Amino acid sequence: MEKVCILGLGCIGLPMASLLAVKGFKVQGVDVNFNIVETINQGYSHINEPELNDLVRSAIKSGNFFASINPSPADIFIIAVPSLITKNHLPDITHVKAATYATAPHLTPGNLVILESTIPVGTTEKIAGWINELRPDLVIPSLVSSVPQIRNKVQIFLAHCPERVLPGRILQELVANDRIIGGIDEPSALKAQEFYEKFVCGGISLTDTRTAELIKLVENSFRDVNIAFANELSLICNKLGINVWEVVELANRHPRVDILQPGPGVGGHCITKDPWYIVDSATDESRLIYTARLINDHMPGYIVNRIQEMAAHLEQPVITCLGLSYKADCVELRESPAIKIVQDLSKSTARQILVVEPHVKALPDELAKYDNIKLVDLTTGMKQADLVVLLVNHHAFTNLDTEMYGKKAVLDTRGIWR
Ligand code: SAJ
Repeated sequence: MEKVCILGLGCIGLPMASLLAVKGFKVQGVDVNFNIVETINQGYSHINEPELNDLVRSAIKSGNFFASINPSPADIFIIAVPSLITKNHLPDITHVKAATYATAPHLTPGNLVILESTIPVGTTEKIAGWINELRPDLVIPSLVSSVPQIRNKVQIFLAHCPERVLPGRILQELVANDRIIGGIDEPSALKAQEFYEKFVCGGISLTDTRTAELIKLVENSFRDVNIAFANELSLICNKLGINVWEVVELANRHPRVDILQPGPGVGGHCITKDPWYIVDSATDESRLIYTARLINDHMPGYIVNRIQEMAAHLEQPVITCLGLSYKADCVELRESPAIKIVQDLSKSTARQILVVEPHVKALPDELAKYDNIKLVDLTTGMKQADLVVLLVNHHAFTNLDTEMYGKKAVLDTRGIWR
């Protein structure tokens, strides 16, 4: 079986490494964080994802998987490190560059390098350039296609195969989802296809790297734009005194209408970032994508205003906020609109704010620094609340007995208690 080296053991790299190892590949996982490497080598997942802990344990037990700080030679290198944006919404691919630099010394002729990270259009070509600078002894196809005398000496294959898995369903979607492979040339795309066919059941489509890069960004922008539409409807409905949830539900009975759910804003590491990569590459042309980002980013502030308006009608109300994660039934707090809302609320009032989040044992650092925010259990939070703000549609809240909130002032940002 081939040896695979995966750089980045986060929510894409670790599930993939574990899956490949139980399928018989020899897998080396690489991460710059020593604690993560240690945890994995002891057979545990540092990522909270259904069934992942068991899979990591099986992978380590099989003897096919180990984690380390530095890569070593392999047949296939997969880069699955995070890509970022700056405070000004500009792309930051520092980690992708660092992973390429870490990989380059270990490359040997015939190796396949796959980029799974979501990145701005043109990044795979940049990787080809970096490898070429670092390893002039190796030839990358795209760089030589116009030079006939070295065309036959192709030595490294390079492809972009963007990850598409949904947090909460990563292990199923890793296998079941269709995949897009963008090859730096056709042999690279075909070689990557041969690899993915060994563990993916979904269809595989081949294209060039720039198209594959844009497709991934388009998928997340499509979702962002559609959520922005739903959020804009909630603003319109609030102004007109109409129930937005009823509007969405009944409009969706039209055979060609499928509106998403309004909420307190869009969170997570992906949808909040990827549309900005398109805006950066084609600023004048991406007005809708840009506006959708603004609408979704405006939602937490809008919700804070609505909480304040409601609180103004109550005498010294105890406010309880339900949920901190970026979406239902997950522990991920990164870029969560709920955190921004609780933070802004606490800055605007001296009163204590109670927070209920069944998936965490302590407040995250962003909130722990405020004296007036307290993490409590659901029963305490509901008992003490005068105003209940539902921020995340966790299962535990969806099933709550109406008795617990029926007589209180309620702001349900997810429409689950209608
Ligand atoms: N949200 C709403 N209303 C909705 C749906 C979602 O407000 O109707 C909010 C959620 O509460 C959350 C945010 O949007 O805050 C994003 O959640 P999500 O479930 O839409 O998406 P992610 O960020 O968990 O995962 C997305 C997925 N992309 C698409 O569905 C197009 C996933 O397939 C990608 O692999 C992932 O981004 C990624 O890694 O890029």
